[in-house]
Amino acid sequence: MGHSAAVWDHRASLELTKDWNGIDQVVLRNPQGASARVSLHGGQVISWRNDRGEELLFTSSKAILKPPKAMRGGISICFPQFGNCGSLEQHGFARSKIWTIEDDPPPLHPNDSLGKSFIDLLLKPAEEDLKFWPHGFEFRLRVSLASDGNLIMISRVRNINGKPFSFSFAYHTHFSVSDISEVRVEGLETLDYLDNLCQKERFTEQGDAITFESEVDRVYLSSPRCVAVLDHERKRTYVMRKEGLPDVVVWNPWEKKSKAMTDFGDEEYKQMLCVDAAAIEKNITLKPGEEWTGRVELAAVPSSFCSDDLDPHLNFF
Ligand code: TA6
Repeated sequence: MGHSAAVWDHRASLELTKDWNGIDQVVLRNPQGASARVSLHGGQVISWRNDRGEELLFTSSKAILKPPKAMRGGISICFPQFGNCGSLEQHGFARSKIWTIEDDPPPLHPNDSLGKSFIDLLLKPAEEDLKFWPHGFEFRLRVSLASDGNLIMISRVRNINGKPFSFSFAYHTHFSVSDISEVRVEGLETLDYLDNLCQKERFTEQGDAITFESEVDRVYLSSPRCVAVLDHERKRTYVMRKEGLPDVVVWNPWEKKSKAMTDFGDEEYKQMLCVDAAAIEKNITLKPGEEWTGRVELAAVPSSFCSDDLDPHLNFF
């Protein structure tokens, strides 16, 4: 790891460091000892630890840490598309670009800063991007660590050129779990979903929690604000609360696909689950000057918590 020049924020501590490729990373810490690490490569959250130092995000032991490929794991920003083919990469180019730190971004709500350690990143299209996606945008990403250890990500995409454009989006979130066969997802019951294993055909989820016995690759549509990932063995529940993101991607590659991915361990599917707050089914369209905001807050709570506590009206931003 390179040198660390501490850049101190009067509200909480954040530290600027570099990875072994010499790419800047920002470490956010809260007074209780929780932390989050953000790489300027892709604006990717590559670590989120609780106040006991336990890593809450999955990162593959075989991840390729070499730009422009996005590192396998953490939370990557999928923009301006997710899961499509065509001239762009499947999950867009934002996660392959180097973002910059923006010291004085357009203001957010005061609650978005109060008592939080945060960093503001900015991505604008480079010349080569405009060849494949000819739209003028400014993408502002705020990553925050709250005093309770919750991780908050706020994406703001503004159309700054003369014509409308549309995009899809996902926070591609790899949760660390103890054993996928002991995990269930609550909050998506009875929803329709598009099954990526059946040419995106539309199905309806049955009435109980989602459990895992084989590969799952689905986009749940018009989902509630709150979704829970319950890790029974670890007695831990991840709670995801989202705004501006109607869909939820649920993905586990299982055994065969794990073996087919060079940057993924053959057995690692047992220790991870992707549950991504997303906007996929209906593209987001921005007229010139318009801005879209997509927020997600992640909490890791003891599993005494149950889905009845998923109060959709709980204001958390
Ligand atoms: O639905 C999730 C998904 O699109 C899967 O089909 C799989 O491709 C996964 O994302 C991983 O994508 P990545 O580009 O991170 O390898």
